[in-house]
Amino acid sequence: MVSLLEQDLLERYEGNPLITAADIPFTCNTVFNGGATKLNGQYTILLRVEGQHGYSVFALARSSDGYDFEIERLPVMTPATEGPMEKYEVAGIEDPRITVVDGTTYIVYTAFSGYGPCMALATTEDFSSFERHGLISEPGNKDGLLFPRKVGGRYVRFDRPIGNDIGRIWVTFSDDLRYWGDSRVVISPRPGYWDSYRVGASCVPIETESGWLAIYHGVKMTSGGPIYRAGVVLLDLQDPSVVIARSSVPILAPRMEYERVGDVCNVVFPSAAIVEDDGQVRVYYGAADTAICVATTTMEKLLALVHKDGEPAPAPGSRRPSYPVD
Ligand code: BMA
Repeated sequence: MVSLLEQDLLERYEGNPLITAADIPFTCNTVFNGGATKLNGQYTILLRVEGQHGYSVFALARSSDGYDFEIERLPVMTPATEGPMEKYEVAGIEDPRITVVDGTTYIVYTAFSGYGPCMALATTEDFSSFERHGLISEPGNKDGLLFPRKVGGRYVRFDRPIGNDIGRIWVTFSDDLRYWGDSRVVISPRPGYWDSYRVGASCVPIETESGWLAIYHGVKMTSGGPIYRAGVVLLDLQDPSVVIARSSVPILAPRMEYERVGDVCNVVFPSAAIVEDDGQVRVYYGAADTAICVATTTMEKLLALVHKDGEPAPAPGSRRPSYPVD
């Protein structure tokens, strides 16, 4: 017999949820989808906190063990109230992902406004002040994050434009982090699978000898609404648009009450994967758009799963349009 929680490769921390609105020192509605990083032995999560007014800001949580977090008294980044970003952030800033490239800490986040979601870039030296570098996409694109090193001399990002109503993961390249292009599709929803409706990048890819290992989120649409789960894909080191293997099963699915019930039910939304020296991987994720949680596994297990599965063929009989296919 496989117990309910053993269905998932990721093992949930028994102290989940790590952070809820009750832990935030200022008035808010909810906290979720925080970008995390480990720098000089300290775990930092840039939290997405949705205020009572309904839009999101970023707050800061720090910890020496990755489980017990201290949260700063006030938000560290709020929507711009002046300058070129003002009109693109009026509906909030969301879902930050942190990547350190060549010693600089970058944050790719979603800038929300009536124009729709756009990807924006900021840098920080201390997580208390942030320099905005502006929009790096037009509307209809989110789930952006930078790869941790240049590939073929260029910066690389994942993004998730929606075309023909279908959200797919793409890679896009840049010489200077400002002008982006040479975009290529990476993975699409798979008809008949747990990720049949939409996919988006979740965690900064991890470089391994066999390729870039990337944890992504996949959505299945049901009569009860969407279900967000996490999966894993392995991409070619030299050309990250080339899929070497993709797990056919999710590595985490909503099962616990804190993942099943919240502002948006049935959501696990990974936003950072931290690899420890011993090969343990800690995946920080938003649960039901209402809490921050963590679950762990090892690089060995992730690689074994993705290699075992390979790239499965899409199942027949889907009602999703099969055009355009890749
Ligand atoms: C996505 C994003 C996430 C959110 C998820 C589930 O589209 O907006 O921020 O966690 O939906 O609601």
